This record gives sequence, structure tokens and C-alpha cells, in this order.
Amino acid sequence: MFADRARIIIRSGKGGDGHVSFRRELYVPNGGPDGGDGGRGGDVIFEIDEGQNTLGDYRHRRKYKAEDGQEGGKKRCHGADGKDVVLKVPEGTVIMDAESGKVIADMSGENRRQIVLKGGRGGKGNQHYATATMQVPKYAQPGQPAQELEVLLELKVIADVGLVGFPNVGKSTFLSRVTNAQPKIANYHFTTLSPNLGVVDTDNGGFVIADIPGLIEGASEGVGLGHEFLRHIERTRVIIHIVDAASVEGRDPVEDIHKINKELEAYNPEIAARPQVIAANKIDCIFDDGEENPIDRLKEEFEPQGISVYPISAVTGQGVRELLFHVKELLDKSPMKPVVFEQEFFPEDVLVNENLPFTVERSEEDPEVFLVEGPKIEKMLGYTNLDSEKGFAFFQRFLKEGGILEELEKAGIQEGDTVRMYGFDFDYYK
Ligand SMILES: Nc1nc2c(ncn2[C@@H]2O[C@H](COP(=O)(O)OP(=O)(O)OP(=O)(O)O)[C@@H](O)[C@H]2O)c(=O)[nH]1
Ligand SMILES: [Mg+2]
Repeated sequence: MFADRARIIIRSGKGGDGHVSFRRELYVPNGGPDGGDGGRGGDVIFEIDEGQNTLGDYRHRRKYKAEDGQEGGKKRCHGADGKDVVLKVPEGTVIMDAESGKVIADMSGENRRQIVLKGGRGGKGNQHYATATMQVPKYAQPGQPAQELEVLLELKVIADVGLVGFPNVGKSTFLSRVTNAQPKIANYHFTTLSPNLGVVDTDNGGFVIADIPGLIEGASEGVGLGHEFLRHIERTRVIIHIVDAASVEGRDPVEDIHKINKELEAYNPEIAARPQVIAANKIDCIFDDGEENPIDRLKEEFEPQGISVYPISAVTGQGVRELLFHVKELLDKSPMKPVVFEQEFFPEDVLVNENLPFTVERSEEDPEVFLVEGPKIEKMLGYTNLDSEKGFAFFQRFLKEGGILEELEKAGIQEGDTVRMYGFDFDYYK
């Protein structure tokens, strides 16, 4: 497993329980309830750390847990809030629900910090439950439960330009030539296993280049970790296709380009359609042996398709300036369209889908009133703000998904009847 992918378990803090206690004063036999509220459980927060460029930190530890809130105390003492846990990730990290693969957060662009799991709300102490009819409430609200989730972190780097090509064609050498990055360079395949980023300075502004691992035939079907590697170019705008024009390893450069472009097309046609420029590398190794010059062959084949060919040597620097100038032009022409992955999975919804213990009863005193009781419902009422439109909609969905509406109908509820839950009255309408 490479450092640009990790699977971890995260858990928010449970809310502290509300406390049950009664005032004890000299000469006062039955003091009122004074149990304090529980503290809030800590959140699990993801945050971009500019200094990081791999997910290496997450390979060694699998569980990350925020602190639980503490129970409320006597004398209206509020329990301490649990500490949040803040997980630092490199920019471009996409957080997904491990089970469904659905996106929870895309840590890029404007989104520098996101709460992924919210800590449970603290329960209310019995001090809140004294009423005219119930002066010694022996119950308090339990804290909201913690949430636990297995998530997949995937680094999808964000760069203006992606370097693609077979292994060993000189992608990393090129990156080290045009930026301050110092990637590993060696004369064997798959020297680069996770992307390296570098910034190119030009007279009219800089841009970011990503050097990605080499691709091989079948990459789009997953051969040679192809999928892992291909996803790193998803968020680039222009592609520099590097090819070994000197055929140092005996392959034909024209065929190489076709093969890699076929893989791009199969993986994601949208990537294959992005502006591309060919860097015909290693020209310092091309010797005139009477055969047709490979640069001419590349130009004949690809320039009619609108793909320019630039002969370069990443080692000597020959031709590199012209290439970068052209790339900058392409970038200026291609729109700034950041690829952002939208949220498709909402961890807080998972709480709603639990099986709910509850009862539905027609009131004996008034046949148009239906009483609903259940610990989850009470808790839910405790932490939902029914005055806000969003809160009310959330509560309605909870009633529907929890099967409560269905039970009410079975019990014979009619339009306009009243649903009563823990002192709250609602009119029933379909
Ligand atoms: N003669 C010559 N050799 C080069 C040139 N560019 C790169 N090389 C050599 O090619 C070999 C591979 O270079 P890398 O930059 O590691 O290639 P890569 O494409 O990043 O390879 P992977 O990371 O394995 O995909 C090294 O031995 C480089 O010195 C060039 O312009 N001319
Ligand atoms: Mg490399």
C-alpha cells in the first residue's frame, strides 16, 4: 500500500450524560433538582496541512478517537467538553466512506477544514426537568452517542500540469530540471511510486507540475497499479506526455504515445480530451543512423491532431524553455475548472437509520391524540431545534425513516389529529 492511500477508523466523542441530583440544604428537606448537563463529545476534524504531501502518517496508526464529554455534576456543574481530534492531511485528500466508497469530504480549494464526525451533544441534567407536576425528576437526558466510521483517504493531487508516460522515460528528471523538487531518479522502472509536485516559475506566473508514476499497457484495467496512478492526473488541466524519443529501451516512441493515450481514454475520456503536448525526451541520445528521425515521425503523426511535439533533453536542458512557454500558453487558454468531488455521504444520517424502540398509543382521554414514546425519540427532541426549518425537516425525516409515521397510520391516525411526544404537540398531516 502506498502513502497516497490509507484506511482508518475514526470515532467522535460521546456526549456526557446529564446528571441527576437534588439540592441539599440545611433545614430544607426536599431541595429542587440540580443535576448539571453533560459536556459535548469531541469532533473528528480534518484539516489541510500545507507541509504534508503524503498520507504516510496514516499508515502506522489505524484508530483516531476524539474525547468523550464528561457527565454533568451536582450543583448544576456542567461536564467538561471532550477534546476534538484534528487529523492533518495534504491538500487534495478525498475522504470516503470505506464501505460504500461515497465521498464525505474533498480537502481542497476553499475547504481547508471540515468536521467529518460531530461529537455527541451532552445530555441535559435533571435541573431542566422540574415541572409543576414533576418536582423531583429522577431522570436526566443521556448524552448523544459517539459515531464511528471507517474511512478511506485518497490523495488526488491538484496540479495544473500532469506528466504522463511509460516508466523510465525521464518524467522525474524533467520535474527536477524545471522546478525545485528533488524526486528520486534512477535507471529502472517504477522509481516513482507516489506523485511529486513542483512549481515552475515563468515570467508571467507560476504553475504546478505533478510527476506521477509510470504507466504501462493495461493501466486502465488496473495492471501495474494503474488505477492508483491514473487517478493522480484526474485533477490536472494540461498533460505533458513524455516519451523516450531515443528508444533507449528499444520501444517505438510513436507507438508508446498511442498506447498511453489509449489507456487515458479507457480510464476517463475526459482526461484524454484535455490539452496535451508531447515532450520527445532524451534527444541527447539520438544519433543519426540513416533511419528516419524519430522527432519527424512524431510530428508527422501527432501534429495534424493538434498535439505539438517538442524535442527536449531533461538532462542537458535543451528545448525545455520552449516547451514550458507552450505549456503556459495552453494553461492560459484552458479554463480554471477545479475538479471538486461533491459530498455524497453524510455521516450524521447514519444515526437516524438505527432501529428505534418506541411505542404508539391512542390516548385514553382524547381519541384524537396519539402518544409516542421511546428513548431515542426523547433524545432526538432534546437535540433538534424544531424552531429552525432545517431542524424540523430533519425531525420529520427521522419520524419517517424510523418507521414512526407508519405505526401512527396503523394505529388509525387521521389528518388533523395530534401527535404528542414528551410534551410536544404536532398536528398530523400527510
Ligand atoms: N540521456 C538521457 N537520459 C535521461 C534523460 N532524462 C532522463 N534520463 C535518464 O532516464 C532514467 C530514468 O529517469 P527518471 O527521471 O527516473 O524516469 P521516470 O520517467 O521518472 O521513471 P519512473 O519514475 O520509473 O516512471 C535515468 O537514468 C535518467 O538519468 C535525458 O534527457 N537524456
Ligand atoms: Mg519517476
